[in-house]
Amino acid sequence: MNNNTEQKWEAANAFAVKGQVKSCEPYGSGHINRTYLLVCEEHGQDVSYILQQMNQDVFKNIPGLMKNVKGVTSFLRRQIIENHGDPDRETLNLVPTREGKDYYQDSQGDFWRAYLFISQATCYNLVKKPEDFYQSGKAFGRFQCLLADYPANDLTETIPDFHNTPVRFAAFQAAVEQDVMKRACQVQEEISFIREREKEMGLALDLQAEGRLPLRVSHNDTKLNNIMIDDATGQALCIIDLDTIMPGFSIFDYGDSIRFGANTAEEDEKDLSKVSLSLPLFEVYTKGFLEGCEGRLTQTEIEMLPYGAKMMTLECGMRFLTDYLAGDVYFHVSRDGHNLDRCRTQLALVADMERKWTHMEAIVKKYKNQ
Ligand code: ADP
Ligand code: GN1
Ligand code: MG
Repeated sequence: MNNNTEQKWEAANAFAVKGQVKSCEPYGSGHINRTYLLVCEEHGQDVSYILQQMNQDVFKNIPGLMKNVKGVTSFLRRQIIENHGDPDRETLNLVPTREGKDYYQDSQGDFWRAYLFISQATCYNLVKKPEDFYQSGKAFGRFQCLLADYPANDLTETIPDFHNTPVRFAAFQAAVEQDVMKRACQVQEEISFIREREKEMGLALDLQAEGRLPLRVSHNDTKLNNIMIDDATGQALCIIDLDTIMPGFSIFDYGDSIRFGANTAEEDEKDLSKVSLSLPLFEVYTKGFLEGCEGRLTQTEIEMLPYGAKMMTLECGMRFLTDYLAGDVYFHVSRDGHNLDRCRTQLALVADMERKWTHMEAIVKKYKNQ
């Protein structure tokens, strides 16, 4: 993905923003797109936007992806207006280009989009208050509910087999085999840890094949920094990062939130003694998510929630290791060994979940009938 200053300014000036473009600086801590805070000035007042260069290496069908984003945000906007909410803050809003399009392709062939900036709200990398995590559980549960009425057939599958763990495992095995960076010898312990758990990886797909686990329109990337918490009220305000909305499993939306938010350490913490599954955070999120789902999950989905958490953590650890072995070509990194550090936190968290398994199951059981 190229990215030079000229290209950035070309994109910044392509959108129908208010006033004059003033600054455009890198923003946020996403691993995939290149995100900028675009500040414009109109009548002496600053107006901010998010400008994003979409990652074409990761998303092969940008027109299809943008059709999803437009469709889902318009659908959510209608529901928010019906519920007397604030449609400019409770969902993402695309800013059109000066030609009235939803995205812009620059002179080098890269794709850009702009959103209204949601101010006075924060994306966290670590849970600050358990109440925030409860709120985000409720919001992601409600999001599943809202999307239940979205026409799944209109959605483009933006990354095929995104949470197909056996397919991810095959890619991991190939990366170990190819070992292009000659790094496999340093990570034998991690490789064995993943291989020892291969048998568990196909369970969700097996249940789906037996008709016991439904495919639902899901978000698929529900980590805490993909939800904005209102600074004033502490309420979950807006779910962002809609690039991977496509049919998936509810247990994986739940699980990815646990993977990131119920970890007592950050995803890239180097000191593994800080990594653990917080059972109190696991509990508040479970309560919030099940409340937000309003009884729509099946008994099997509910029973499989702990498995969803473990599998999303294992899969993510495996993806980080695959990328480390391949030479850091997928996730953005900002230091040597960044993907390996991320892999290690995920595997340490899986090990802790295994130790706490009976507690996790007991907590889910406690909230089962909500
Ligand atoms: P990535 O796919 O790379 O993770 P995201 O779409 O999640 O990209 O955006 C990266 C970060 O930018 C988010 O974590 C958030 O901090 C910020 N962000 C994205 N959209 C908005 C918005 N509309 N308003 C304010 N901040 C935003
Ligand atoms: C990526 O885009 P971002 O940073 O929200 C990744 C997720 C991983 C996550 C790990 C499209 O999410 O699948 O779980 O990093 N998104 C994509 O932090 O691959
Ligand atoms: Mg993100």
